[in-house]
Amino acid sequence: MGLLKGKKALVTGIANEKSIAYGIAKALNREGAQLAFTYPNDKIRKRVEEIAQELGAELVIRCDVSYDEDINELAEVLKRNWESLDIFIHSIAYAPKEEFKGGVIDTSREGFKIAMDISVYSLIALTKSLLPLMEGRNGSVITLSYYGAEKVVPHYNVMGIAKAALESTVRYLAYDLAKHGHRINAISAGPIRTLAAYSITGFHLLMEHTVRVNPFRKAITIEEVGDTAVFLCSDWARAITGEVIHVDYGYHIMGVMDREEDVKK
Ligand code: 0WD
Repeated sequence: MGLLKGKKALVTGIANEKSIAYGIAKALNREGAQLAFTYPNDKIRKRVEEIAQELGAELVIRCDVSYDEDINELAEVLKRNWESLDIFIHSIAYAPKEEFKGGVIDTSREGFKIAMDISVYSLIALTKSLLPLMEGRNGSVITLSYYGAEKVVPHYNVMGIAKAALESTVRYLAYDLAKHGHRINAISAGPIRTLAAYSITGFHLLMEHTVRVNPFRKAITIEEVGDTAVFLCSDWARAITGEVIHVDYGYHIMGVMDREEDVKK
């Protein structure tokens, strides 16, 4: 279709072909965008390089967002190779596994710091370092959130707090970025079975519940998130910024689960 022809996109957070970022990269590629990927460590480098080859991504750059040096180096490598950037996909989140076991009340100081640093601060730090590359490009930034930012999702714990902070960060950054002509939005995706999802205690029950409650009774796919990302990055969304778009088949609009007999109809 070519909605993003001529645009250069940096996609972070691809771990494998189940990652939401992979679904987004595939959709951006289909619409003609040039791609660059990041990987955080050597453990997943090979997999990301294979995906880069599959989707024709030109650059594969190491960037662990816990390190300022990596963030600065990423901007340098992009500048050397591309000179400019139009799209930045932030699909990164992390909290230590133990943080998903008990309740929020059991959150450790260290777990809290790590979750906020990797899942929230990284959006601010990366956006700032990429800003010079986006100058004059009417750029678009997208991050990934989840319903646990708005309502209590048992066991999501500190990550729910981090996602609430992330959504607030999107609004504040939207204000800052508007001065440069850029937009930033969050996609709040329904639960999807990815590597990150396996850390969350009882994730399969969460999936089942979401499918049972949403009006379409369907599970979200990474392709559906990818298509939404294309729209948000395209000029058709030029007046949308600071927004949290739910891609969840309407799960978030439901106040009460409907009756078995309604489900069967
Ligand atoms: O149900 C889900 N899977 C949902 C995920 C529903 C709604 C939102 N999300 C969000 C996640 O919270 C995250 O922000 O989507 C984003 C992407 O998550 P994903 O696609 O579910 O998970 P995954 O495929 O595991 O990718 C997350 C990636 C990491 O993968 P691993 O599994 O290796 O931790 O985040 C990246 C990494 O590629 N990542 C980092 N990147 C740079 N530096 C770092 C880091 N320090 N830590 C994690």
